[in-house]
Amino acid sequence: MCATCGCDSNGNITLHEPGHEEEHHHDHSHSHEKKIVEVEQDILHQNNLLAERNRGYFEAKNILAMNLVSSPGSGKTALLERTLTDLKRQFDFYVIEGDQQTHLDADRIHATGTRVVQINTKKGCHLDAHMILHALQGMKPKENSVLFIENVGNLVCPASFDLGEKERVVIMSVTEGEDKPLKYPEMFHTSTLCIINKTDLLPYVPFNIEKAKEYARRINHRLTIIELSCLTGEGLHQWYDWLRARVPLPEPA
Ligand SMILES: Nc1nc2c(ncn2[C@@H]2O[C@H](COP(=O)(O)OP(=O)(O)O)[C@@H](O)[C@H]2O)c(=O)[nH]1
Ligand SMILES: [Mg+2]
Repeated sequence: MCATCGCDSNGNITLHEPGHEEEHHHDHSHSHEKKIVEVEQDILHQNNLLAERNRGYFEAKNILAMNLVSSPGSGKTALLERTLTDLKRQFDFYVIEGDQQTHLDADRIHATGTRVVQINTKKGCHLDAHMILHALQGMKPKENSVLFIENVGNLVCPASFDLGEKERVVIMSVTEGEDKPLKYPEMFHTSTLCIINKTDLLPYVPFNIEKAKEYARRINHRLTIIELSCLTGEGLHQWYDWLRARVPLPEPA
């Protein structure tokens, strides 16, 4: 259950208990639904205001902020480990790690020599703009740097929460099935880049990569799609090129 966004809305589960009047049941669920929508709208409005504040901060300091979203285990941290290690001489990187519990991912990032802050959301299933604001106050990233935000592994709630990022990168892996863009359209609709990871496993899993790309583009025709393997490094250069094209150059002195 999510304690912050109300995604575990029991009001959306229709219980058909014998002996209950259909009319009464309908009225009850309808009013409950209305209440949930109002609460959600209020939370999202507050979040959007803070996200704009974060965006202003990033723009003022010329920081490229990226929000990495995926289901658990798609390879968000693996992609960061590779990227931070391979490009650390070229860029100033910072990482905010989001997880419900543990600092395991933060430890992996720390091992690359990158400045990292871990946010534990406890029962929350996503990061929000307020959490990022707090993390930034402690982290104080330099001007002209790159900030990766690894969101909580979940293809649903993080889609609704703008963090003030410039780019949203959705990662899917070939072990998840090609239907994910159709099942979780909001996440693919709001992303700018889709990475299909673990291509080294393609010979062993029934994953139709052309279908996956077609589904992703059906949801969002502007989506850039990159296929890669964090394990073998195949395709990583395309991700690095995409990144280099977006990293802000310092203002001339
Ligand atoms: N075969 C294969 N495994 C990978 C690849 N990328 C990540 N993994 C593995 O997938 C698991 C989950 O990766 P992780 O980065 O923790 O996923 P996250 O939960 O999205 O951060 C780990 O066991 C990784 O070693 C890849 O390209 N190929
Ligand atoms: Mg991770």
